[in-house]
This record gives sequence, C-alpha cells and structure tokens, in this order.
Amino acid sequence: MAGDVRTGLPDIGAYEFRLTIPPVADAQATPAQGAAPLDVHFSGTGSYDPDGTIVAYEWRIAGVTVADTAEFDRTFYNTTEQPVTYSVSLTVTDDKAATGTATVDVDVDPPVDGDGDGMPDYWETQYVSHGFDPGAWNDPDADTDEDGSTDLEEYRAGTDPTDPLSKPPSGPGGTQSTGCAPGAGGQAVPGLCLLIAWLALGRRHSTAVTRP
Ligand SMILES: [Ca+2]
Ligand SMILES: [Ca+2]
Ligand SMILES: [Ca+2]
Ligand SMILES: [Ca+2]
Repeated sequence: MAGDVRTGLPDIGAYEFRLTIPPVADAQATPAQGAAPLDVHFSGTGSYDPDGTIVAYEWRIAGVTVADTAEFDRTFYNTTEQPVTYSVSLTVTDDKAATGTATVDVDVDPPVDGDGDGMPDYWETQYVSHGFDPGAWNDPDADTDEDGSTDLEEYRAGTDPTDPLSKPPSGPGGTQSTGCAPGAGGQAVPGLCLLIAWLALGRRHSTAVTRP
C-alpha cells in the first residue's frame, strides 16, 4: 500500500487506478451494553471515503445482513442467565467499489427479574391480565394456558403463555434456553441464534480494509 502512494509525483494513465483509497468504516452502537430487552441504535454515519463517496452500507450479524442503511435500530433479547455478546459488522462501499469494514460489540445482560421467579419483569408485564405479576413470585412450573408447556418454558421459547396455539415446537420439557427467543411481540432475528457462543472476539471497534 505504502509503495503505491508517491505524493508529489505526477500520476498518469493506468497508474492512477492503483491510488484508489478504500473507505473507512465507523460502526457505533448506542447503548453498547445493558439488560435485555435492549434497544440499540446503530450508526455508520462516521464512515468516510478519503477520495470519493460512500455509496452503500451493509450491516451483518453472524453473517446475516440485517440492514442496508447508514443507521438502524434493533432490539436484543437474552433468555440465558449469562451476558451475551453480539458482534455487529458494518461494511461500507465507495464509488470505486472499494470496501471497508468495522465491527462493534453489543453486550446484552440477562433481563431484570425483580421477583426471582425466572420470568423477567418485561415479559410478565405483557400478561398481567392473565395473572402474571412482575412484582410477585409466580410459579414458573404453572401452565397458564394448559398447552402442556410451563410458563417458564414458554418464556424461554418466546411463545405466548396465554395462547395454547402458541407453544414450543418440541413440546413439554423439550425447550432449552437459546438466547435468541424474541418473546411475544418481539422481532425475530434470523441467524442470531448462532451468536450465543460468539464471545470476546477481540474485534471491538476494530477496522479491517479490503480492496476489490
Ligand atoms: Ca419475575
Ligand atoms: Ca412474577
Ligand atoms: Ca403453557
Ligand atoms: Ca402457549
């Protein structure tokens, strides 16, 4: 790279093509840490191209494209009892088809469960009309809608504990915590389930550059 740039010398002909400077990606997540469900705003507006303009943005989580705009919002869930780190990458493309990539990590802590019944406050709040109470212990082994899956299993599976037609696909006892269940009314994220072990890649805010 350094050998291509000879500032001060006149550049003519095909040699100029070798002077294309790749864009610099800047990925920001706000907030980058907090308890689930965590609403995060992503911004790539700090990205720039030294010798041109940025014409495309591509955000990926675990290799899955989730947005093609400079900014977007996403809600992260965590049904495990441990913090989960999501690594989100931004690739920007300039007007000469050169690209730059940056990565930002989002640390999602387990949700708040004030009464310690295993079912978090935000989730219980959705079903207070059915007896759930975020301020009082509810039996996690109860089966409110009598569909064969306990309320706790339904929380972990992201199914509705008040709708017998909404239940974990594997039936009673067959559902394990996945960390990717969005919860009722939430937004499913394709590919996000693959991220559970995606911890500590050491690429926080790191920048890599590729050339066409
Ligand atoms: Ca609770
Ligand atoms: Ca409760
Ligand atoms: Ca049930
Ligand atoms: Ca159900």
